[in-house]
Amino acid sequence: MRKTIIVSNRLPVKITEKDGEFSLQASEGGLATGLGSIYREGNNIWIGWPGQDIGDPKQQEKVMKQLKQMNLMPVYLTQEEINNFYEGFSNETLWPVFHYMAVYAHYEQTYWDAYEQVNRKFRDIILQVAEPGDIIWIHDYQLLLLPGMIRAEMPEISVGFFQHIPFPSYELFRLIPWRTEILEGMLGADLMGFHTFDDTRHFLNAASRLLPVTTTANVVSYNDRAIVVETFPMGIDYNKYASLGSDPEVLEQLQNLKENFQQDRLILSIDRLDYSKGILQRLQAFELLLQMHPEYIGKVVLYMIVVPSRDTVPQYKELRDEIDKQVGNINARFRTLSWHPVQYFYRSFPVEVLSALYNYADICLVTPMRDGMNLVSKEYVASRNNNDGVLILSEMAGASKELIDAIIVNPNNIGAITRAIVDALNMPLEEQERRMKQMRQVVSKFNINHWVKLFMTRLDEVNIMQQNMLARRVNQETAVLIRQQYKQSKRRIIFLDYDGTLVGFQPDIDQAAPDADLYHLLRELAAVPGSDVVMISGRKHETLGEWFGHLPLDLIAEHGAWQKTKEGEWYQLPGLTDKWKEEIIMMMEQCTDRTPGSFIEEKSYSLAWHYRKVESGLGELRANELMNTLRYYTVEKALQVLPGDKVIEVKNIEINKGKAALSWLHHKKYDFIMAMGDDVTDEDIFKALPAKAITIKVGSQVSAARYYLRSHHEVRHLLRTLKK
Ligand code: GDG
Repeated sequence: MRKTIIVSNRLPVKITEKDGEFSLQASEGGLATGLGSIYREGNNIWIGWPGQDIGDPKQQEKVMKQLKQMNLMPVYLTQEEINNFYEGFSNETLWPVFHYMAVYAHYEQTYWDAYEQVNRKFRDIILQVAEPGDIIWIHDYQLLLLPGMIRAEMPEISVGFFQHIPFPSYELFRLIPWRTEILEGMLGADLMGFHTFDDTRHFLNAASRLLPVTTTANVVSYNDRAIVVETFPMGIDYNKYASLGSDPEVLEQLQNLKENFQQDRLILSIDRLDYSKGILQRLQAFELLLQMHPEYIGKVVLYMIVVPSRDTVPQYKELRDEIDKQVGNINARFRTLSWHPVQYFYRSFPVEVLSALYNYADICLVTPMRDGMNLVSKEYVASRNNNDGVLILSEMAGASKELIDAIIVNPNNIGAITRAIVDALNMPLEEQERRMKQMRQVVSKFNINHWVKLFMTRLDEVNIMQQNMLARRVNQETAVLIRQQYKQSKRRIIFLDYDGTLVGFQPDIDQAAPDADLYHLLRELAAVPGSDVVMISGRKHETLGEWFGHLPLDLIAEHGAWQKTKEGEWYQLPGLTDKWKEEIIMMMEQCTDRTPGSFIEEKSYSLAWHYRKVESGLGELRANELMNTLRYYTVEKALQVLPGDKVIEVKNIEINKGKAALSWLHHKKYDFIMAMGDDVTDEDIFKALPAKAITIKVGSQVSAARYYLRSHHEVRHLLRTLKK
């Protein structure tokens, strides 16, 4: 039976050691809860590091057995691997760069080597259990190479990947020496998920700048596979937090808090120890509050929990010392005999204590410098069953894209955080309720189960889409069928586009001249008795004439404005005008003057603005601008605007490759019709030809054509083998 394999760096389990004996407890994290509905079922499995070095092989085996009962499978890491792979590359290279703190990043070859090695270790364990048809869902930045490694071994298997931390802008990502390897690894997945639209956009941008991929909207075509990249904002177990409020243990904790703090207003702050969480800035904002608003002295308490994390890494240790110092300073400066401004705890608490705090606190202050999502903010919202309380949330947290009714702040603006605290302390109850209700609706609907369901459903859809595409790819079987039809037919016609179909693209349009191999191929094809080969291109008729006039080919130039049979002379489509060119050329010139590398190509009845040599990004931006201007202008004229591969072309609407191709079919009766093209203009041919025609799109799979091929190399190969 088809199974699902979840893979993450850490297993959702806590192992504790007492007198050399190890005991296991399932951990309560949001992800563990959400995926619980999956990995506990049937023969599904979760693979990861148990978080504990168990040296004794006997104990290892014992633990392994217990894990197996929980559907968990361990990947044991050595201390050296933990140092270089986990603390090293994951937390000292990827973490800082992905959180926009590139100055903290270390680029060490030994870290990278260990990262590759441990990703391979995960791969090998997965390969022990994975079978064709299974689904593998890989999580987070420690395993970026794993999707590619699995793909190399099991090309057909379904792989999903979700990144829990931000994906940075290309300008940051490009700093990493192993950036292409990382992207290639990630692109082994079929579906890739990020928390926010910005992360998704950043990934697509990095992939299209660093790798030979084509991207359309959110689909990346790479190595003949379509990979879908989408935004899936992760949710929490809403019901758990909403119902914890009536748990007896939570009620007891709540009573303690009431007795301890009485009239004090409580500001809650909960994070893992991390420089990305903005803990120091938060303390500064609180200090500023007491300084600027002495009326709050003795009345407001900052309850700050920092959960120990990575404190063997130097930056984290320094951060911890700095927090100690700042908390000490604030308390020394403002405390009274009966009141401590900052209640600081460097440890973790049971979830019941957190729940009591979420229930009790008037304000939850969440101000990370960068955060993939931030679950604490959502947990606070879910806990507020009375719909009161105020959330102050950093605009740099992924959660701020959903919780728009929070007070949103820039975490670098200390004054703004202080003002937000004052606003929150004075917010009327009705406004608190209005905001909280809205946020609770969002957190309740987009909960963790919803997130898991969305991702898994989408992964299934992507796999079906890929299978459909694969079925359309010309493979050995279809090639045999095409060859059979070709052989059995008496009168054949083959329409061939030129650029992108028979030759690759070149920076200069004149460089893409035909080579000896292509001449030979075309000559052979045209020499087969009963065959017409028609070159159908957007190129100028002069160029086509110069390149192919001496061959026994029919030629259709400028999308159909000029036509020539092999025996005849060039003739023009009647009734065409070129009066419109004057105005359009002015618009294109304006664009060319502002865009280094772009140029205009003038043909008899069309104008093309080329931007292949323009800086990546700028070209697309200008092309969009030009498209908008042209669309507006051409709407009432008999003109058509065609966006092509790094080119925008304007032509008379009467000219159309589809119409031109059809006119060829009127002359003779053909029993074999084939057309190949790579461009939007070729879609007109695919649509115009009769259904029995063999239509083949080159380069991308989205098309009206029946089949597709990857490149002009494959086109030539298919043509070459037609006669065999
Ligand atoms: C990464 C991304 C993204 C905290 N203290 C205690 C405790 N916690 C729990 C919270 C919350 C979780 O830890 C922290 O989650 P965050 O989302 O806030 O932050 P990261 O750990 O950095 O998580 C982040 C997340 O992945 C999910 O994709 O949102 O952006 O950085 O659930 O409740 N739990 C207990 N005791 C504590 O003292 N039991």
